[in-house]
Amino acid sequence: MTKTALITGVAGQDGSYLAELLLPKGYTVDGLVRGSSSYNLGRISHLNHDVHDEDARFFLHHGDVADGSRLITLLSRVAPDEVYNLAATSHISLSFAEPELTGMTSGSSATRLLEAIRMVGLPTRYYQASTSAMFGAAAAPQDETTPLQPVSPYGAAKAYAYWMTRSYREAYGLYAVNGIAFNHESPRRDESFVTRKIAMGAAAIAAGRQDFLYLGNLDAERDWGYAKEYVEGMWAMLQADEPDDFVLATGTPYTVRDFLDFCFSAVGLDWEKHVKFNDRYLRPAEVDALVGDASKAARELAWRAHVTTPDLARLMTEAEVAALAGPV
Ligand code: G4F
Repeated sequence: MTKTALITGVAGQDGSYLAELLLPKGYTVDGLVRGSSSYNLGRISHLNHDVHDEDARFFLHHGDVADGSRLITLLSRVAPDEVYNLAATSHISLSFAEPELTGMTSGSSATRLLEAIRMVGLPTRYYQASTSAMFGAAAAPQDETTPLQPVSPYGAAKAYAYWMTRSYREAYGLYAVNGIAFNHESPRRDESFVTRKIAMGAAAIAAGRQDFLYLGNLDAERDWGYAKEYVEGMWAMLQADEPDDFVLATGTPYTVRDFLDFCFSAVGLDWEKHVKFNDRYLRPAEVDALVGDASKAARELAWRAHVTTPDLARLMTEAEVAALAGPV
């Protein structure tokens, strides 16, 4: 039987990979994109969303996760079997500048969607894009049992969404799950995140287009995996017999400094000659180490991250080198 999935944030990194995963499985995919006079659909423009094509199974809808009535209308119309709530203000620095907006988009959007599912009375399965940023100051490694100690408006908003997801599961018996994804990256990552910024910088410096890259804290430890693999974990969570929460991570920590080394080595450069510190990239509060233990996902969902951080850094840098070289 054909399933229908609704993806909020479909035009983002994870949304685009998820749509690519679901369409070949036979799903009809409905994606929510923020209404704007100029759409940023670059990551999904290769997927057929031509409304005039009778065979199209990918549909875009304008709307915002801050707009509850819009979500109710859309859910009633689409009647999705699965909802993936990926929309968020996901940049942590930005969340310090826009804490209230972050609460609305990354926090209470979950409540709006869960309440809409409950009100419309659909047997929809719900995926909440929870994040390792919720662990904040908690000691690494972190797993599903680690207490949440967020230190940013984004982490706090996501912690609220996490608890609302659990609350709707427990109070109303909804099939609602949290995927607690650690940092996951790709050539589709927004340019302001450190991995893409470094990959782009290394490629541009190697091509002689710039001399230096300006960064903040190089000591932070992260567990960076490949986003394309993480959406497989998201999907697997909604196919399980019982709803539950799972960490998705590689389990291996690296510092920002290590990531610099991987990217600059890929283009034959010494990063120490090209990277300068700038305090504008420091945050009011920093998370020192996020390292996930994804053994529950391996055991119960047969999900594992296969692409290591060094491989990911190389893959991202090569994509930037190719982009600078232009079409062949
Ligand atoms: O790439 P980042 O901005 O990722 P961060 O803060 O870990 O957040 C990402 O992962 C979270 C999961 O743990 C998600 F919830 C969140 O949505 C997002 O996807 O920064 C990584 C590290 C930080 O310690 C930061 O201080 O890199 C450090 N850093 C150093 N210089 C920098 C820079 N980060 C950015 N973005 N830009 C810099 O110039």
